[in-house]
Amino acid sequence: MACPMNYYLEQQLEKRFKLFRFWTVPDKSLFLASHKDSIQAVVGDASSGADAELIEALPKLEIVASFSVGIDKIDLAKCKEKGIRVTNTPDVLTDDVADLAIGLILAVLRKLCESDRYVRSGKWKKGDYVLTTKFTGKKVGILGLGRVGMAIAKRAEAFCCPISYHSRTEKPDIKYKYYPSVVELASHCDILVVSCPLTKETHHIINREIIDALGPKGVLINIGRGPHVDEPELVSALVERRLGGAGLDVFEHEPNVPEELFGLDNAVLVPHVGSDTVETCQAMADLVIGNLVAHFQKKPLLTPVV
Ligand code: 8YV
Repeated sequence: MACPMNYYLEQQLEKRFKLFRFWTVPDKSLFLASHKDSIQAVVGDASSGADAELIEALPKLEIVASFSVGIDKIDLAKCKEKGIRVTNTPDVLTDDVADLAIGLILAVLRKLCESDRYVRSGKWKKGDYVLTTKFTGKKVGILGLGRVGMAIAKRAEAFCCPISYHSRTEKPDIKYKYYPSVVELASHCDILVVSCPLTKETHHIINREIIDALGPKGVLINIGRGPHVDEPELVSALVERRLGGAGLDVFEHEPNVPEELFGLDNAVLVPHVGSDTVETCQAMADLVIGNLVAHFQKKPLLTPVV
């Protein structure tokens, strides 16, 4: 196990395999050198996977099973080259991540966190509270109309929001309006939700131009990956109110979050919890175990990527 993820997963792994908790190992190089002939599987997640260096250090590695749908922390090319299988946890987390995206939209527009602080601090007794912004009917733009993007669109439709999207190619049989570029999408929506995979092409896909296109009333929601966004640009746009607001589940250098954001009432910050419900984490863990068991029993993998 590359890093701590989930206690249930850890227990289940321990029951079936000889488990090493890599993050607890004081001397990583020494550990890798002494276990290079025995380690056959790596379990990673969104924060720590298997890079080229780790893969090269484990010549007996057969499979990398990720406790995440995103596989940007795994060197897929290296895995392909070496015939190492890769699995992830799609579908089981789609609802939770989409729910959180809607939660963040509501939290930003209706100032839920600030209102909560207002009540707790006793300010309610002392004065009026500012008005917030309506969500129903706002134009929602989705960057990346995959499983999660579709689930967000479906939910936003229930709020009577016109939906549009951008992805690498226009999807057939989709009723939502397609924009061939991110900047066009951003200029035609009130709320832009980032829900695409992190690749070389989507790194910093949200830059100054996109933020300016969203404008002072626009809201950015990121439930994808931190590096999708040029974070210093986002921070200065929020500080200078060139962007209306942001709801962020992910950050460029997790768990470090720019401190300039802490005092802002137009940003809602949560610690990468998109799929963190008891139900979904258990389903993800079961999928990780299911893939590993299938692999070592020489059965078809449940959710193969490579
Ligand atoms: C997971 C995620 O919670 O699935 C992903 O790609 O980013 C999250 O849903 C994460 O992998 C756990 O670290």
